[in-house]
Amino acid sequence: MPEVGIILGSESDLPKVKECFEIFELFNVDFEIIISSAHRSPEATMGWAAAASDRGIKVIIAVAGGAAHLPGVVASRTTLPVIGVPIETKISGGLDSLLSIAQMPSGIPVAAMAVGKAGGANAALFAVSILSLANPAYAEKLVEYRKEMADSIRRTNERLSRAGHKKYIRKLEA
Ligand code: RP5
Repeated sequence: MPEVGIILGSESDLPKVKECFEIFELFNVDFEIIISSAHRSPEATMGWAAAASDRGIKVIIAVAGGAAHLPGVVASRTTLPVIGVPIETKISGGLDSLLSIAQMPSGIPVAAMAVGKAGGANAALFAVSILSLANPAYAEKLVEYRKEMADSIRRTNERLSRAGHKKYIRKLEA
């Protein structure tokens, strides 16, 4: 049964958050995905959000760009934690989306992730953190994941020190 519900304001958002799906696959977390807009299909959006908890969903990720009110609208229909992912836009690089999500007025909170690739990935990692409160196996996997990141930096430093910075930069630029 899916533990995470992912709602996207548009089909065009789907490829922008592929890192989110990859992290869930890495952590073996079941998720459901729906495309539904706060303004183009408001009834479907609100119905999905209202019934999410009854389907066993524990965390919601809401992805939107521009006037990104989707996470807030979803949060108004559920008490589940809602994580908002702002999508990059042509007009301001996604600052509009970020502020729409981060600047929720007091009463209905939404967690705001970063714009860009990091936003999708961190939304999934944040959801895993929330799920780990009830499932210690996820906490163990998060520790492993972080250890691998630190190991990867250590390996980079070893290569850098072997090659010297000039050669290393030339290789990076090639
Ligand atoms: C928002 O409008 C969506 O989340 C998307 O980021 C943005 C543009 O949607 P499309 O015009 O590409 O469908 O609702």
